[in-house]
Amino acid sequence: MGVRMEWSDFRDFGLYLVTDQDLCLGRPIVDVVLQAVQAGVQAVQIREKNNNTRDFLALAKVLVKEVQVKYNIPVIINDRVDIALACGASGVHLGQSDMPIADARKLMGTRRIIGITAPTMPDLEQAIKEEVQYIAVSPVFPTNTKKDTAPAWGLEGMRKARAFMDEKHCTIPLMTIGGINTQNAKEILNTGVESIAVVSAICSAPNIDETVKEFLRAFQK
Ligand code: TZP
Ligand code: MG
Repeated sequence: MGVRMEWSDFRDFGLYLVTDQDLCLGRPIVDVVLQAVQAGVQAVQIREKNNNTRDFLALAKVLVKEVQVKYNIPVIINDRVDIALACGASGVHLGQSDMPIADARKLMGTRRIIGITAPTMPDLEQAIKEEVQYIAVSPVFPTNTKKDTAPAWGLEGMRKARAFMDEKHCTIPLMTIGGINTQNAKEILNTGVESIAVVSAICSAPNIDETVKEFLRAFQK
């Protein structure tokens, strides 16, 4: 159940939707995610900070079935290796105070995706030594969606992160998140990061289909 490809080979996160039930304008979260997937988002992270374990797992199981199995779009679980394993998700996203990558990798095996957040340059230097499939250099801009972040990297920080990866000949894809909208997506992608992750600009979009398609246009040269 769930894993239909070698997810560890999966590279193209492109436009990555990160969920927040509270920002969905009262719409059911599964509907919001499905509309975004049908419009073209390339990966979905379930990030539900206010759910208890049972509700988080129940939602994760529904989204694995509806998104991962039906559309072959990876579902990534925020923070929780146990939930990722229990629902058959493609992967897990871990921050600096979550389970260390080496321990998570032992549990997740080699077929699944592990993504890590790098809030600072020293974190990025460490992250490239880990067995991860992407690195979220984050946040790019300050955001109301998450206030307890490290200082924002900004566009110049993104360029520095990209230059560091190139200098190290490291091919792990870079992603970023934080305050990204359809207006600034292109300039962020122009810094050389492979992928952008978005919460409020999609979850709270009055027209999800149009918004996702506008984001996707930013990926075109
Ligand atoms: N990590 C760093 S910023 C952020 C997370 C989960 C939230 C981004 O939310 P938004 O609404 O896309 O700015
Ligand atoms: Mg976390």
